[in-house]
Amino acid sequence: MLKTISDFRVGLPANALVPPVSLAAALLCLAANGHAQDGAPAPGSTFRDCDNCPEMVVVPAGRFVMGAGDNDPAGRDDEAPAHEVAIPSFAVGRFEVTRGAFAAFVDATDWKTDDACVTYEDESWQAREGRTWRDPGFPVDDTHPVNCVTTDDVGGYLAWLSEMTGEDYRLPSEAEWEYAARAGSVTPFYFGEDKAAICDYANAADRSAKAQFPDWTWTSDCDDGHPFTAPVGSFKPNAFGLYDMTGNVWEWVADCYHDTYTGAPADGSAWTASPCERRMSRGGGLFDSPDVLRVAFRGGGKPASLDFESGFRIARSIRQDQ
Ligand SMILES: [Ca+2]
Ligand SMILES: [Ca+2]
Repeated sequence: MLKTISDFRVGLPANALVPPVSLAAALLCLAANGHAQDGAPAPGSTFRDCDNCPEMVVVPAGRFVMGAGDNDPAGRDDEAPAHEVAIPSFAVGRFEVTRGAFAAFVDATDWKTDDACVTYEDESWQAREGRTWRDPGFPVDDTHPVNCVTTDDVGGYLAWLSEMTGEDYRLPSEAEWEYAARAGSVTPFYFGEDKAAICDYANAADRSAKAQFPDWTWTSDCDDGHPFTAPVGSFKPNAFGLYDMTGNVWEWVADCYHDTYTGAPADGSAWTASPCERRMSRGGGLFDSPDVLRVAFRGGGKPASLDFESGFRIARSIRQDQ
């Protein structure tokens, strides 16, 4: 549901997209032991850095066109110009960070989160006391994505995970996120152009949400079975084996907002700003329409903002000696 950055979203189609390196092509370069020939983890392989750490997927290095191209007529100004970006191989969470994973961090560190969260209840978005990631106002368990988290909360979790594992966990850059989400696709959705397929791949505003909120006019005409968040991995993955890259919770990334991609980095690094008045988040969420679920769509909000659509997915760089 549009709420925090409606002023981000006015736009026009941009340049045509060109195909990136395919995962299949990258996989041809692999050695048999799960490592590429240079010793780095093989694209497509998975790992955990500790027994209870999030499962990570190694995505291949490649080049892709970021942003909305001619084949995405719903593209917005801030999704243009479409531009080529080179992405080194990196690892990204197979799933959104779960409530259970976040709880382990909070319990281990006594981390204090806000005791209020912006929730949608009684037909309005408001910050409500007592609503938190533990109780966002609808039924959740530890298999659901954590929500109601700020970028500070995310930073605390990443620092804890990095210290515990000795690895450099971080948020993906916005370019890394879109590369991972597209997984070689150049269509408006990473699963193609067919809006009817949304409910196969994503938990978003659907008939089950419409049943809860009959006045909503933007719901998809299909039923994903989840009016609120769904357990992570409940839907089909993308071509890189990543789940919920569209829908369920919005995912914070490392970049700050710029109103176009003119001047954006071409090396996959995060495009930051000081001050960072708005942080980007990507992927659309449980209450969003098909237009917002397009893979090029950009969302975000103040770094300290938190609502029950806001979650995250982690990334980590790959060392060549691993
Ligand atoms: Ca839904
Ligand atoms: Ca998501």
